[in-house]
Formats: sequence, C-alpha cells, structure tokens
Amino acid sequence: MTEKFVLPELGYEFSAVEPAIDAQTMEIHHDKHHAGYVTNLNAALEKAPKFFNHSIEDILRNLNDIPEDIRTAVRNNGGGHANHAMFWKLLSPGGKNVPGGHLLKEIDSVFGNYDNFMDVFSNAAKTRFGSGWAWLVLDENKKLQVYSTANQDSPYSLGHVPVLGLDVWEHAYYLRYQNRRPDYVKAFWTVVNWDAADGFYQAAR
Ligand code: MN3
Repeated sequence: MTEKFVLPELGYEFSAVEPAIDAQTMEIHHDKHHAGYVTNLNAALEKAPKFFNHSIEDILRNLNDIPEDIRTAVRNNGGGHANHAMFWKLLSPGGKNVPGGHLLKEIDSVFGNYDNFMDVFSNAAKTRFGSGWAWLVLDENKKLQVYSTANQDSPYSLGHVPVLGLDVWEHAYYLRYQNRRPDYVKAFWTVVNWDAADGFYQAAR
C-alpha cells in the first residue's frame, strides 16, 4: 500500500496576503510550481516506491538512502514540496505578526533583538545569488541559525529543522516586484504568521 504525495490545499484565498504578495503570483506559485514539484517527486519515486511510505522530511533527512539515479530529482522536487508546504502555512493570514514566548526569547538571545534578527534574515534572503530560500532553523544543537540554501535544498538535509522560510526564487515575486527582491523581502514581514513558525519551533525543540 503506497500513498503518493499530494499537493496540500493553500488553506486561504489567493488574495489573502495582498498587497504583500499578489493573488496571481499565489495562484501560479501554488497551482503550477508547487504542483509541479509534487508531480515530479511522485514520478521519480515510482522507481523506489517504498519511499512513498516515508514522510517527506524523513526522505530529505536521508537523501543518501535514495537510489543514485533519482537522488537529484528527489532532492530538488522533494525539497520543493516540503519547502512550499511549509511556506503556505507561514504566510497564512490571521496569525500573530511578531514572535512571542520562548521563540522570541531565543531570537533575542541569539540575534540581540527582533529587529536585528529581521536584518540578518533579510540579508540572507537578499544576498542569496540566483534561486533559493532564506531560513531560520533549529540546528543539531537546538540553536537558532539563519542562512540561505540554493535551489530547493532543505534544512532537513543538513540535519536541521526549519522554523521560518522565505522563497526567493523569481517566480515568488517577479510579477509584482520584478527585479526588486529587497521590496518583496520587506513586504514578507507584514504577512508572516508567527503562530505557525512557533508551532514548527515548539515541535522541533
Ligand atoms: Mn517557489
């Protein structure tokens, strides 16, 4: 019995995070880009169907277990699936717009304060050359770290757990922001759902 990976529902309207991210971008991003990663992940795993029984996080944590001939496809498309599934939750409207509780204490302790953290994270997002993601993660020592990854590479593959992620592929912002990635990064802070990030943090620590 094998269950293929499925595209999760966005869970809110495409227009819900306007004006930071426009509805057309959200629709294409979810219905075309994310859907494509899921389709291609499932196609690759047809050659090693036992992995349909694994969670996507588990697959990304143990990429060396994936047969070599499909490993790159699984790394790219499995990463794409996991990263986007998390991203939609982090953008969802209605949550707290600033971190709280234990997560805020840890951000203060590692980065000085929330404003400094935003600067560090924004800088990681702005300076990622080409396509990739900026991340706040819990590392193997359960400490917070900020960095960026290329393409769809996942923090899980580094032994880390993502808490907050920002997609800086051009497909994530080009319709509204064209080449102005810094404006998109700035707008991101107005739609972050810190309740969701806190949920990822609490589950990981
Ligand atoms: Mn994307």
